[in-house]
Amino acid sequence: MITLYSGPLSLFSRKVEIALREKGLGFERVMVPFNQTTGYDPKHPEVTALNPKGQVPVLTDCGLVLYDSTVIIEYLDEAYPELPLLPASPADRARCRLDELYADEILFSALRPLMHRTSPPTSDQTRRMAQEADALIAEAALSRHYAVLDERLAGREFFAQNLSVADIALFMSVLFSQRLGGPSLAGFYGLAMWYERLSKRPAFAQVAAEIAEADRRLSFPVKRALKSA
Ligand SMILES: N[C@@H](CCC(=O)N[C@@H](CS)C(=O)NCC(=O)O)C(=O)O
Repeated sequence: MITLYSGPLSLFSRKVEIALREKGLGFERVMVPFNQTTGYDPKHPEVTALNPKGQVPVLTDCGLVLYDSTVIIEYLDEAYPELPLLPASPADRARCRLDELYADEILFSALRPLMHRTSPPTSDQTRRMAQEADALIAEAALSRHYAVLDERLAGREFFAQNLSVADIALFMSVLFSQRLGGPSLAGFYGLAMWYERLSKRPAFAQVAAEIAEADRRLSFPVKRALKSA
């Protein structure tokens, strides 16, 4: 029996949810508490007990306890090889892992300066203006990343030959960029088509819908955050 500790607005947990659903694996989901003021504090006691980093995602499977989305998805791919999420050859697997790392570390860092937009706004006007100035610089960086990804796709359906963990991780970063008011995909045709295609797959659509619902419930509306900055 697989149990996943996830968070309503946890990019890394949602990566694992997509992988589980694409593979058709049943799982019990435990949603940990989250709000835009204190984040994940106070932490879910089981997550604190199971993960020395105190973070979601955590996955348990018949007594095995794992944390970190990359480690979890690699385990799932080896234990449940139906619909492989990593390519077959060592070189292609390595390329795919690098694309996942590009999403999780490089794109994720680039979109961090947009994250204040869904939090309750600070009453400190100078701080708000500084946050938005940083966000605009980050938007320009994100556009440059979009251009790289658009060129990498070059009209192909997926980043590897088939759907892979690279698509899952990159999709989640692009989704977060969009929900945080990042640059439009309009000027990046290949990337926009890839995003639209993935958005129609049930596993991706469910995560996108649940994140939109969580934003309505938990997040400060991004447009208002921008207008009042
Ligand atoms: N590298 C980890 C990152 C996990 C992570 O940053 N989780 C966030 C939620 S998306 C978290 O639990 N943050 C709470 C904390 O760091 O205290 C992964 O891929 O799973």
